[in-house]
Amino acid sequence: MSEEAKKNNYSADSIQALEGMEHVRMRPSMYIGDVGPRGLHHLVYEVVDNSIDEALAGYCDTISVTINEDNSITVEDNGRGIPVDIHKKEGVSALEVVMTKIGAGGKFDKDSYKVSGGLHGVGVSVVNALSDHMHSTVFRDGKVYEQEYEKGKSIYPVRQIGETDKRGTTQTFKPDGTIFTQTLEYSYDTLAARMRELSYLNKGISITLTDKREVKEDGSFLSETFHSSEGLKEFVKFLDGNREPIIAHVISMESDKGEIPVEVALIYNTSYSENIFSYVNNINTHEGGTHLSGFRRGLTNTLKKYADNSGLLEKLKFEISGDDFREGLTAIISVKVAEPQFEGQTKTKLGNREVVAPVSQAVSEMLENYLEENPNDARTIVQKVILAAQARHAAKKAREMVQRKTVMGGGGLPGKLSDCSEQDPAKCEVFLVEGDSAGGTAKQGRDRAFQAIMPLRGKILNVEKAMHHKVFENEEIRNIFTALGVTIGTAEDSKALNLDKLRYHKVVIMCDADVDGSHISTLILTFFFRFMKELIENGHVYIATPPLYLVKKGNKKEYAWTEAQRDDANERMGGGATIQRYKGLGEMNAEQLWETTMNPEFRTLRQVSIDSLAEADRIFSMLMGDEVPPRREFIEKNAAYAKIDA
Ligand code: 0RA
Repeated sequence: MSEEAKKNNYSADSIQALEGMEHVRMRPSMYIGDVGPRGLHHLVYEVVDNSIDEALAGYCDTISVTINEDNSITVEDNGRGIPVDIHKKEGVSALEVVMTKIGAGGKFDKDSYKVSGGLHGVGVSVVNALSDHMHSTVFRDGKVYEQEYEKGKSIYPVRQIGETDKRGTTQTFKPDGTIFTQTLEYSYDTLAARMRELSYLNKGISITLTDKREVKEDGSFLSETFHSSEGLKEFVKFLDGNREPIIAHVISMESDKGEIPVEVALIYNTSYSENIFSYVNNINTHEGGTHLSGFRRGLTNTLKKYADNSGLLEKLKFEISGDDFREGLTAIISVKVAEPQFEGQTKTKLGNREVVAPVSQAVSEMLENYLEENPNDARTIVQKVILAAQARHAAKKAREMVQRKTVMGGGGLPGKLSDCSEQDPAKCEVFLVEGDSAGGTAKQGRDRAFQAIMPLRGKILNVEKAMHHKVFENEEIRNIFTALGVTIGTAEDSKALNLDKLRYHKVVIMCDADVDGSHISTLILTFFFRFMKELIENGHVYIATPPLYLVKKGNKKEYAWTEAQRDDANERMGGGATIQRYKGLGEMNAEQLWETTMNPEFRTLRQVSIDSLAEADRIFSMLMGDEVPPRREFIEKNAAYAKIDA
C-alpha cells in the first residue's frame, strides 16, 4: 500500500470508528438491550467482563467495583493493564483503540479468545460512547497512564502521569443522562447479585462491591466481597440454602479436556420443582440450548440405566419420562464456548451443536462415579424419580381437566371473573384482587371497557410447597388459568406454556399495602414464577400500588404513597390536615380506588421483571419454603417483593 493509500485508509477507518460511536448513541438498544435500568446496569457488566477475561487468562485475581456518590462507576483490576503502545494500524495508542473503536475489544490478543463478554459482548467502547465522561488509568511497566473521554471521544492523547509498582486497569464512567433518561441510579442489590453470580462462575476471583452513597455509622461504606473457592458447588449450596437436601453431597465436576470447558454441579432436594440454570461464557442462557440438552441427556441416560439395573422399577406400571428425573433437582451448568451462537427470542439459547456431546459425557461420567460411590443416595434418587413419575400421572389427569374446561369452554369463564367488553387482548387488563370485598369495590370503580376484575379468596395455595397435581387440582389456580386463557402443554412439550390465547396483556396484582397484602402478592408471584414464567418474562405481570395515606384539609385532598409525600402534602396545606391511613383496599371507595390505583392516567404500575433467575429462585424458595426464620428476617428487612420489582 502506498503512503497515500495508507493515509486514506486510516482516515476511512477513523470515519468508520466515528460512525460506529454515533451509531451506538443513536441506537443504544441495539448494543445494550434497552436504556432503562437494565441497560444502565449492563454498562457495569460490560466493563467488569473485561477484567474477568483478564482473570480467565490467568493474570488477575482481584476486581473492585465502586458505585461513587454521583452514581458513576469505578472498576479496578490487578491484571496486566490494557496495552498503551502505539497500535500499528491505527497509529494511536492501543488503549485509545479499545476505548473508542466499536468492535475493537480484545482483538489485538489473538491467543486468548474472549470467553466472557456481556449479553451482547459489545465491548467497553460502547460503554464509553454512552457515557458523559469516562476515565481510563493503566498501571503497567512501572508507569501510570491515563486518558479521558467525553461521549466516547478522547479529549487528549494517552499520557504518562507518574510511576508505580502497581499493575492493572481502572475504569471510571458516568452514564449519559440524555441516553438513560429513565434513571441514572444504580441498584446495589442488582449489582451485588451479578457480582456474586460471577464469583461463583469464576472461582478464585475476589470481587468487591462498594457503595459510596451509603455511609455506615462507623464512617465506612456499604461493601461486600464475593469470592468462591469451590465455584458451582458453592453456588448450588447457596441457591438451595433454604431447601432440604435428600442426598449427602453436592455432585459436581469440572472438565477442561477437549475444546469446551464444562462445569456442572447438582443436588436433589425435597421440593417438587426443577431448577436448572445454564450459563455460556458467564451469561445466563434463559432459553437453554445445546448445553442444556447435553446435560439432560447425560442425566436421564445415566439415572435410567442405574434405575433399570437396580430392580427398583419393577413395580412401576408405566414409562418414566425425562421430567421425572428432574423433580427436586437444582443444577448449574457452565460452559465456555469460543464462538457461541445465540438463538431464540431473547438471544439466550445456545445453538452450537458441538457442545451437546462433551456436556452429556461429562455429566454421565460424574453421575456414574457418584452413584457407584454413594449407593444410599443412589437409591434415594431413584425412589424420588418413581414418586415423581406417579405424581406426574396424577398431574396429567388434573391438567387435562383444566384444559378441557378452558379449551372447550364447557364451564366458560370462572363465575367470579367480571370480564371487560374489549376483545383485543393487547388493550385488556385484568386485576387480581385480594378478597371479595375489595373485588367488589374494584368492580364498581373500574373502566369496564378494558378492565376485568378477578377477586381471589384470601391466601392462594403456596405452590412452593405443593406437589404439582395439587396445584392443578386447586380451584383458585384453575380459575386463574381459565381467566387468563393460558394453557399448558403442546405437541412437543407437555409442560410448555401456551400464551397464544392470553386474554389480557396486563395482569395486575392488586393487594393491600400491608404485610398480609405483600404476602398474598408474593404467593401470586411465586405461582407465576413457577408455573407461568413466560408471563413475567414477556412483561405481562404488574403490581398495583395503592396509596398509604389520604391527606385532607377543607376541600383539599391529596393521596400519599410515602411518609415523605404525606408530610409534604400536609405542609403544602399549611399543616394540621387530617390524615387517614389506609389499612387496606377495602377502606377506599370505588372512586378513590379508580383515581389512585386503577386509572391509567394517574396510577403507578410496577412491572415485574426478573434480573437474575437464580436470585429470584432463591428468594422465592426462601420466602415460600419450609424454613421460617430466614423468611421472617427477609420480610422484616424488605417490602416483600423488593428484589423483583421493576
Ligand atoms: C489484552 C492484552 C493485554 C492486556 C489486556 C488485554 C487487558 C485488557 C483489560 C481490560 C480490563 N482490564 C484489562 N487488563 C488487561 C496485555 C498483553 C501483554 O501484556 O502482553
